[in-house]
Amino acid sequence: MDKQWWADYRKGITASTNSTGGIVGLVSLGITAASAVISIPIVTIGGTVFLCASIVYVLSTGLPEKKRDASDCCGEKLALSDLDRIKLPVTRVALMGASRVGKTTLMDNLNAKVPDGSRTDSPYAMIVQLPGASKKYIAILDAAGQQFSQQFQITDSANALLIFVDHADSNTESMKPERLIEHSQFLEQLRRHIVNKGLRSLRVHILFNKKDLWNSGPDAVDLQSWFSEQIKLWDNLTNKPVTASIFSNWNTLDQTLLTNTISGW
Ligand SMILES: Nc1nc2c(ncn2[C@@H]2O[C@H](COP(=O)(O)OP(=O)(O)O)[C@@H](O)[C@H]2O)c(=O)[nH]1
Ligand SMILES: [Mg+2]
Repeated sequence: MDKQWWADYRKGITASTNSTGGIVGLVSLGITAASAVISIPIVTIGGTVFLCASIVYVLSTGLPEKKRDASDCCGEKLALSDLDRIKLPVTRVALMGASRVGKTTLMDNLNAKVPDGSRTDSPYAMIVQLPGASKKYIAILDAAGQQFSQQFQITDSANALLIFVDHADSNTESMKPERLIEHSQFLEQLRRHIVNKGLRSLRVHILFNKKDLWNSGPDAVDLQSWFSEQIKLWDNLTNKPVTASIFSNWNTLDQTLLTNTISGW
């Protein structure tokens, strides 16, 4: 039994003492003490039994919940708080970005079995085993892209952010200027959040997704220079260098390179 187990146990006992078991214990301690003073044996015995029972209750209900191996929860949709009950800490990678930018598709490609066509409506985590050589387990955090509050919530639980941008929210080669504005406004809010919360140890990787559509289209040069400008805005925000790549969920080499990057986190 390691240090962490004892720390969790102490916490559990405190919580349990503060609830019913503790109160019953204190009452019975009072009865025992009072009856000892007034010397009525039946009350003394009753009080002592009560006291012992409540000590057993507190010690047993304070036991920490059994932790699970990461491999046992692969593919399950977990609440963010469930991640504290994984045996060995796993790197928590939050997928960030506007709706329909390709977050859930990436999750699918990383072995997480997300139900087909399902929209993401609340923050959740999924343990996945990275494909390729490393076979490392990580937790992926996903949330609704259209809700900043949800995106910030997963940022606060994460060790690393994988931020997605794209050129358009539909299946077109040319860029939609309003989509780029949407991304730049979101990224600005996210940077402010990181600064306000002092999240300096976050790793950040920015992906310009859907290159299969835009990289050979009419706006490729403009889009690349927009992306370079966006990346510069992240300089020195955290204490680790921000990395970036031009990416497609449909490109297996891109997938492999990204998996290698993540497995180094
Ligand atoms: N062409 C192309 N389409 C993609 C790519 N990644 C995702 N998509 C499509 O973009 C749409 C939105 O993807 P989804 O993963 O649900 O976005 P989310 O809302 O960010 O989770 C879906 O129709 C995907 O098939 C990509 O790299 N290239
Ligand atoms: Mg999604």
